[in-house]
Amino acid sequence: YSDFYWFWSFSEINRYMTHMTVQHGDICHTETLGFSGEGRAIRAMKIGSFDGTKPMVFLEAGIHAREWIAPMTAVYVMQQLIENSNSHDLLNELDFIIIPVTNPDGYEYSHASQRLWRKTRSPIANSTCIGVDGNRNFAYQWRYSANACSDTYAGLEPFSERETAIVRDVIAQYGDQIKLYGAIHSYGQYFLYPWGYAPLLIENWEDHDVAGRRFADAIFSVNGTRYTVGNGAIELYPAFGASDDYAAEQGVDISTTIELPGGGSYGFDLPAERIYPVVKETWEGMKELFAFIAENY
Ligand code: 0X9
Ligand code: ZN
Repeated sequence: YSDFYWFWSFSEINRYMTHMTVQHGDICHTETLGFSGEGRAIRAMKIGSFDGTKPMVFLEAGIHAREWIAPMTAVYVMQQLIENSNSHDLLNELDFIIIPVTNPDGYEYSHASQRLWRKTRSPIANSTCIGVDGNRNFAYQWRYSANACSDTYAGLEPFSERETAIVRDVIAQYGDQIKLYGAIHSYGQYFLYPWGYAPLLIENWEDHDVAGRRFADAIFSVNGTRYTVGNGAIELYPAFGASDDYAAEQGVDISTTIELPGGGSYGFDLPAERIYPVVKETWEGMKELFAFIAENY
């Protein structure tokens, strides 16, 4: 599919979202949720009826700038939900909020200047270093970190970053309606669930595990890609102040971090010809995940 032969720029993603709402205004609309540290609009695609009666799915991608396959996956999920009439049955059962590029300043910087940039681009008081790791900047089990130059710098306080405050506000606005939160990252082929700050299982970990296995099995049957399903701190590493734990603590029923496949020289820079196979297989997993939510919540 020719659209998925290259990594889209931030403006290409925005143009696509606008185009979708013009073409399919009956089932989707975009909303500017707020602005990044450098003033870029952070937009969400909302797909479904939003009549307040349906379980809601909240997908967030691109909080880490260099993980370019994540926004592409979010765009592909949008496209399938909106333009593929086979998935329109899902829209009778669920509402979707998708933020494809949560950290546009970092995303642009990773395109223009430094391919492996991870953090936001906000200046840090009393430091010459720039940027906060968005996925260490959430309020649950947040920890002070001394080194502003580190790639996992947590910021001066939780939600110091406009980008993470926007994610917080979506969760607060829809509250109990959000049944699935999915943070889309790369890389490593993991479906991770809470708690991620320590090797402790969330009380409904078995539901997370069933959901994760459905996701992983569906992906495996496309091309044999294997995912590891399990607790984030055990299967990958513990991380304080991450979005998955925050969403779970706020009462979202199923909260996951999905680590997509890697490639290239550094893992984050998979070659463009891998985009389509990855987004396509991931969509098969996503459909199972959405079905799990529709069936159980
Ligand atoms: O370290 C992260 O933020 C995530 N991995 S990444 O390579 N994309 O940076 C993993 C976060 C998993 N969640 C928790 N451990 N809470
Ligand atoms: Zn990441």
